[in-house]
Amino acid sequence: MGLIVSCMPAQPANAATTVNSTIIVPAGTTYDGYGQTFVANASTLGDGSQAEGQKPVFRLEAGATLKNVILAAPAADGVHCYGSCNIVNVTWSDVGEDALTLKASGTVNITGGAAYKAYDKVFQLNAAGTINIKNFKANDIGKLVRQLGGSTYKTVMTVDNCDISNVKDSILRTDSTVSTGKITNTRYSKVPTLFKGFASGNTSQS
Ligand code: ADA
Ligand code: CA
Ligand code: CA
Ligand code: CA
Repeated sequence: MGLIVSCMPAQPANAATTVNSTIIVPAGTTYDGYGQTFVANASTLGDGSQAEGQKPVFRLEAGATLKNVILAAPAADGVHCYGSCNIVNVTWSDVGEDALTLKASGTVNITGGAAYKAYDKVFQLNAAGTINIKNFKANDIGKLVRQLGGSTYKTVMTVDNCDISNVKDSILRTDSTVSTGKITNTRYSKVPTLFKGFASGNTSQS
């Protein structure tokens, strides 16, 4: 009589990982999620509503890279970048309060990935710097990028080869007269305004 060995995994490969306290990605290092889905513990990080003050699921120190991650609901306050960061193939299937915030000056490079269901903002710039968004898809969002309301420092926003649909407000928005926005090679559907709040001459689209 043969022996039947059962080796059911503890959880299916596609189950989401619940994050109870913010995952910190140290300066200059890479965190590869290998396609895993992550959700916030709503009681410790935040429920992903529009309430301010929620904690991020990932905190990237300067020069860190986050790749191959899916953030699902609740996504709390998403990703915080303390200085430059690289975001590669990261998908927010249901953005929380917002998807990613630049918390200290630097350059954010977003390459690949997508953001869905952002009631208000996707990318929030709370410090001077640059955000380059390339090969990204966004659908059902308020704004793709918003420089912190009322701030006057300079930000540089670029969008290239993206696919953007069902936007309530605008793609790029600032209140700063020195910030710039550039959109190239991008497809839109139901986008009321590309740029909001920029000084004349500070935007381009081709
Ligand atoms: C809003 C709010 C800011 C900050 C920001 C954010 O703009 O007014 O104080 O909380 O959201 O970083 O989400
Ligand atoms: Ca906010
Ligand atoms: Ca959402
Ligand atoms: Ca936020």
